[in-house]
Amino acid sequence: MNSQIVVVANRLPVRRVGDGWEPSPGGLVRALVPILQKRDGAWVGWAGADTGSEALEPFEADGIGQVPVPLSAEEIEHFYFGFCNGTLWPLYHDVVSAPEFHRRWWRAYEAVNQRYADHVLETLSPDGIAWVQDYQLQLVPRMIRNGRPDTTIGFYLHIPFPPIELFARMPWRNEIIQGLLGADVVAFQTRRSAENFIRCARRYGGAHSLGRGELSVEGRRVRTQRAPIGIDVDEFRNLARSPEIQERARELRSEMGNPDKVILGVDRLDYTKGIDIRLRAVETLLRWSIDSDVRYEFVQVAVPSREGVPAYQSLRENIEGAVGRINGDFARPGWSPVHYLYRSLPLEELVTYYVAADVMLVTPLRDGMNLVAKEYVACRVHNDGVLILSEFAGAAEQLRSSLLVNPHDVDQVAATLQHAVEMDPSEIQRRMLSLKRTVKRADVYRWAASCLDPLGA
Ligand code: ADQ
Repeated sequence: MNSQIVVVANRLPVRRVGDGWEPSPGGLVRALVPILQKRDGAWVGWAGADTGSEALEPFEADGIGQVPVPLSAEEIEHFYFGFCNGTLWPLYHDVVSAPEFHRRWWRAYEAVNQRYADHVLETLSPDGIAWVQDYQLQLVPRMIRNGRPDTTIGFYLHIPFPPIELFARMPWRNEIIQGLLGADVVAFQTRRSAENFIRCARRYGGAHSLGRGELSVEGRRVRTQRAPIGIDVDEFRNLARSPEIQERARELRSEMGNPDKVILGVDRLDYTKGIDIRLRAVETLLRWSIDSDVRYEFVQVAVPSREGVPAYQSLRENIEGAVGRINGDFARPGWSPVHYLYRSLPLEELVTYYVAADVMLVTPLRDGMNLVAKEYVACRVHNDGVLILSEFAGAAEQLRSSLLVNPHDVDQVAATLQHAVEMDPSEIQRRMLSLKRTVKRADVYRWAASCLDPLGA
């Protein structure tokens, strides 16, 4: 292949269905694929476990070149579950769980990153642009630059970049910073992440600050950028508006016994999302209202995630134990206050839950952005509904009209919930209109353009 623009990410944007391929869901893929289609673009990534050990040749699907990177079972163990999800994920999320540092995981990370970079070099035209995605591939920018020094390279980090005090623990901190500094533009969800990176680049990468987010390293300029990711607003809004989904949302509430207020949480089941502490806040609210007639229903939708990792298995047990305990303590005939779903939902059903909920509770302990908060806002077609949002989500930098909380403070979250369910409708509307403007202005298409324009794409 001889592509002008190559996106490289952990996964390909298509997944195996029967003998064919279909586009993976999500706004990121929908925003980028049309750009790649127009520009003769390609995508380099792992094809997923469903393809087994077959060595796949590059192929075309969804109108773009797909370049599969093979991973062995041992690499999935050491690179993906090990270094990516056992080391980087907890370290970059404020060490809310302890990161493990193993040299064999690091060696797998280096080897796999080199393989992705080699596939990019084979795919990209000499004057092409490579755009590298996320924490799994932080060494790839440098590796591409080593292979072809004149390439234009961008990097985007979807998760937070940690403060230097935490990043300093990383045994391979110099290598990671060198890897990222191979790019021309390194972009982050938030200003804070960009600032954290600049400090680390100066300390561990020998970079000098030129001001306004620019660094000088080895005689090259590296630009840092804040580019908060968004969603495909129209897609969510159009679904939420449809009479079928509005009707289905009414039915859902009636199936729950027509509670006075529906409170919703939607997350991948991950220890960074604060689901366990959130349940304690819900329990506190129920305790405070034990003598009132108001009936709350708290719905928690949890998507199975990284089920092979022990920390995720014990998290699931804790959450399910807490759900059972709360329902045991507070249920009455015909009413259980917590409704818990452990599965991935089709988009229409997810939107139905967003439409049915009076209050959305988004309380991660740390989150790069959090798209769920933005999806809820986009689905509130009647300008009602209250968003409670953790101040530790990247989205908090933008969604200032939400009710911001410290997710570690159970009483504060419970008091904010109480405030939300009692809020005056005019204040609800004023806040929601402001949130909708913000979410609409910074949708996923704007995000893609803001990242690709500086690369000259
Ligand atoms: P995630 O940690 O996965 O993403 P988030 O941004 O909330 O977190 O995105 C989750 C996505 O999964 C949403 O689009 C949501 O609709 C979907 N989803 C959640 N529950 C679902 C369910 N039950 N069924 C089906 N779909 C469900 C990482 C970073 C984030 C960052 C994104 C994008 O951790 O901080 O916002 O990448 O950059």
